[in-house]
Amino acid sequence: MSDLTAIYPPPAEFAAKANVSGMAAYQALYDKAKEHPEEFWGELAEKELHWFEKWNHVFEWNPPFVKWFVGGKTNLSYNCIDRHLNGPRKNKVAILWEGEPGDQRAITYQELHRLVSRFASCLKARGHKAGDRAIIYMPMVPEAAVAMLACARLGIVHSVVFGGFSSEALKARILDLEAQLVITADGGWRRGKEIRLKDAADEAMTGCPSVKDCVVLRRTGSTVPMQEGRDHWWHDLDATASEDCPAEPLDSEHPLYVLYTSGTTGKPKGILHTTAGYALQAAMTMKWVFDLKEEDTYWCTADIGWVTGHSYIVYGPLAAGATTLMYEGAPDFPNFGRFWRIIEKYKVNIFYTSPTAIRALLRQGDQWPNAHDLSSLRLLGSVGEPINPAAWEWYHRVIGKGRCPIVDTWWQTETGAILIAPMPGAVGAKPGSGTLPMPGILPEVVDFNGNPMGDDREGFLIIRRPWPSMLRTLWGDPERYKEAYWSRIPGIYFTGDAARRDKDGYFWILGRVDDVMNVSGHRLSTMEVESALVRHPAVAEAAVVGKPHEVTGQAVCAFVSLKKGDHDTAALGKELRQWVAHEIGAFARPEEIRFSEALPKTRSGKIMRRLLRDIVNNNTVSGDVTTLEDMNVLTRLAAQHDEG
Ligand code: 7RM
Repeated sequence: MSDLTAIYPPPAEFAAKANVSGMAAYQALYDKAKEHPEEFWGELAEKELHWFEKWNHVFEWNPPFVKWFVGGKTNLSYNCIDRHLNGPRKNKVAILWEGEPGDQRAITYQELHRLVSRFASCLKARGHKAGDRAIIYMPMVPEAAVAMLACARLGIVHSVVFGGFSSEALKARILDLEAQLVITADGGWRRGKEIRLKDAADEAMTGCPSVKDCVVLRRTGSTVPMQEGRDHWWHDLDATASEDCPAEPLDSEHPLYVLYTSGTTGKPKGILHTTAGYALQAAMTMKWVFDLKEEDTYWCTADIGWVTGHSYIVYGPLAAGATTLMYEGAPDFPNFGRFWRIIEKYKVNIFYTSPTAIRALLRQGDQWPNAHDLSSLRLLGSVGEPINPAAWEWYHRVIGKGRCPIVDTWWQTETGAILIAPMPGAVGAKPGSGTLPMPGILPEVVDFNGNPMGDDREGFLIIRRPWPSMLRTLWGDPERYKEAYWSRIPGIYFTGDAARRDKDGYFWILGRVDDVMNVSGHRLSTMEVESALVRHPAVAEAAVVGKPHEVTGQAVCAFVSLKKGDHDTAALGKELRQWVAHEIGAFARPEEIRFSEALPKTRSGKIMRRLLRDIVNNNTVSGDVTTLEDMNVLTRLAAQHDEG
């Protein structure tokens, strides 16, 4: 199949100027990292990062626990800011920002240093220190990055919670981290409406005794209640802040942040990333994958609440000394030209977005992008889910005008940085393939026993060796860490994705093999939605599966059986969709709810989601159903669909 797929080679003009030019250069890097990992990473760490104290060994691997740059002392905030101040980057724009209403800011590295130092000194003055935990629940404004960098400066472990998460989801994260500090805002703008963050934070903080301080940024100017003693306006603290707040020399393995992501149970996993290895790989992939040049204007459209925002809006770009653009609002506000207008206005050179966004904008027609000058673009990126050939082709032709390479970047919250993607001046693209691994990454496609599959055969995607930006554990749950990633094939990192590798060594990611859905590139577990549904008083049981969706990749489809009684199912359907939005966040709202008297189960009582998946995908059931307890349930579920 793969040999029928056209390769788009790196355009000669692009390759001539690329950071890594030509296949031989890629291969040399890859081989060196594979044969001599200590030398490879050690040299890069020395060259690319600032160290307060040098490390003793490059890495220590006690499966499944790894340490990188053992014994070293560094600081990511220092590497993202201070390091750039004694040279030509001092007055370079670090963060270029546009708010949804159209307000804009350009913050230089020097100014970022001032803002971060001031905010960090406020936190320090209030007693927050290395090892403490902070929750950041903010809109996409520069202060969100300032808050992250201020925490990193002091060694405060931060956890950014996506502003689209509900108060319930926020509360669960505050509790799990026993956070002392919550940093939020009155609200943010989305499609012209205010997302009231402080209200949600207030709801979340009741019953969270660990929270001592809540810092509130004024963004929308709306009225919010402030609790005496606990709540402080950012600008009030800032009024008397010191500008002298040196970065703490932190251990290479000092915990940097925890980011919650969906696993296969109802409880999200707190992915822990640490300092030095994460910093190095985030910065290197900026140069390798995005071919970052000093003069580039780089824009990643993710939200900082997701890992892409951490690694490729804040930490990677700033560590690499880039100008990173941040946009607060929705792609369709005030109209479908917003992204293209931003590219034109700021002369964006590198644009990184998701297949969902591409598909949504493609459907609106070429007149939107065609109304803008996109000639500044030189490289396009994609992340979050497989990109279908039609979307790839449109992105390439209509946005990139056939000139710009596309980097399809495969990685996960857990991997910290991009692991499979082309170096655009070296590796040709095949639409839909993440292409080849980054240096130091040894992915393979294997069967259930860990045996390599042949070319073009589907199997599980695993990674054979630890890499610098790998997660270190799950917050407070090392057992689940072992179980989730290192037990399927003992001692080998299991990604949870299915994949195949073609005869050119290109990787094709086929999607999740576990109970994790991918809705608009947002990870969501079936169990998380099920747990939310069964918390509703009318619901007896729920089973959730992902179904294919033209724009969002997958959509949430819920099968629900109700407790005894009279129910108005039409009204209840609406109510349950709203309920899930309240319990988790609007992005998790089921597209479809099907009511059923019972759900298909094994004899041991496990819901057979595979069968439900069959129903929503094909409206038929295939495969082995001998373990099914009540076959009639299935017939009814399928028939219900036929009746409409
Ligand atoms: C960065 C991010 C991770 C899951 C992963 C895959 C899917 C991500 C791609 C992709 C195909 C891609 N982190 N995924 N990127 N599938 N091609 N380029 O998305 O933790 O939120 O999700 O997303 O299934 O395991 S994540």
